[in-house]
Amino acid sequence: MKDTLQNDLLLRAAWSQQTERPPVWMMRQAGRFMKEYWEIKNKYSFLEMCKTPEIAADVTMLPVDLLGIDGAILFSDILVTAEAMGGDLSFEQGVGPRFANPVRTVADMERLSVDCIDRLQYVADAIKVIQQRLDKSIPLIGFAGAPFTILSYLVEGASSKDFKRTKLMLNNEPELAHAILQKVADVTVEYLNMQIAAGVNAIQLFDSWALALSWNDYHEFSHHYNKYIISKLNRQDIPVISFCKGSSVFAPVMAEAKPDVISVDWNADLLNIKQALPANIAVQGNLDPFVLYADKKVIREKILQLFERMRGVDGFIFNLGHGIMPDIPFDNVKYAIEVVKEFRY
Ligand code: 1CP
Repeated sequence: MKDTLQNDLLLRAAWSQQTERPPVWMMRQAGRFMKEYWEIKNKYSFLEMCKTPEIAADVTMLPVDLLGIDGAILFSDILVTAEAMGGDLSFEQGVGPRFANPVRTVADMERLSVDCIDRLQYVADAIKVIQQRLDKSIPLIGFAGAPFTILSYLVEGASSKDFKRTKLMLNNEPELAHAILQKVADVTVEYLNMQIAAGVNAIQLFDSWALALSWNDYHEFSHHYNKYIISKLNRQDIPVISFCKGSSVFAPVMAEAKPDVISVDWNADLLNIKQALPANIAVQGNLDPFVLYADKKVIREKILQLFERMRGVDGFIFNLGHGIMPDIPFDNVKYAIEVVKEFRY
């Protein structure tokens, strides 16, 4: 598939091959900072949008058509796997995700279904519609949440600042945490292989909240499962991008799971991280998303500063260190993408 895309910059960079300029996409590019997103969102609930392939495709295509990015990302959410396993999920305006039935006891864990891939068929359907719309122009990135990050939502029942209940479970009932993590990991393997079979060109595994963990806990409760998942993917020519906030600390451990790309937050010097990794692992990142609130002159300077630092490095995908915030001006995002696309090594 990758050979036939009109623009395969992102895939080439993911394979650590030379590119004329860094490819660009942005986490949360298909989202709330676009008025066109709200025009759709005002008509449907978030889960309706995810579960209706035509609508998921419309939203996926917004940043492709309006921003001209080098990679599309499936419009969905990391929590759909947990919903398929039995989580009573809702997204409330201004509150974020909620599980009405948090998973906190052995009985709760036993109720989680692993035989649930049929309930995610709408994602495979969406991928097929999106690929028709993309018409071999740019790659489509599929994704899933990593088990630790999913565990945190299942246990807390919502977003959390300190992950207190989750950490209490890791400390007091590690066997229970492991049983939940293993179930999530098994569903995630099946789910990502379904996305690959449906036609995605790359995969990103989001372990957004792994930064909450200590070094030892990261190995035991996060890395172990991410490595398991990556080892079981039908990768063929599909690069795997591993993301966690905390990658500036955990990158050498993440590399042991053998992803093709590690996505780096903005705390680290990207070149230092790259040079410490095995040569065949590319990096993605790592502009502080808050830069996109600044004046255009500053946006340009900070992007070019990063590019100067990464000059001569094969295996670099430009992205933010984390997702675009909903109130970042659209014009600034568009401008940042223009700066990247005009650049040549
Ligand atoms: O554009 C894209 O990136 C594609 C779609 C996408 C992705 C990749 C969405 C749409 N969500 C995600 C992943 C996701 N969801 C992550 C991992 C990425 C990250 O770290 O940011 C996480 C942690 C979630 C959980 C989630 N879903 C939150 C965060 C809450 C918290 O704990 O801070 C929220 C607010 C959602 C809802 C959601 N997902 C996506 C959108 C556009 C929205 C907003 C829905 C709305 O319009 O109300």
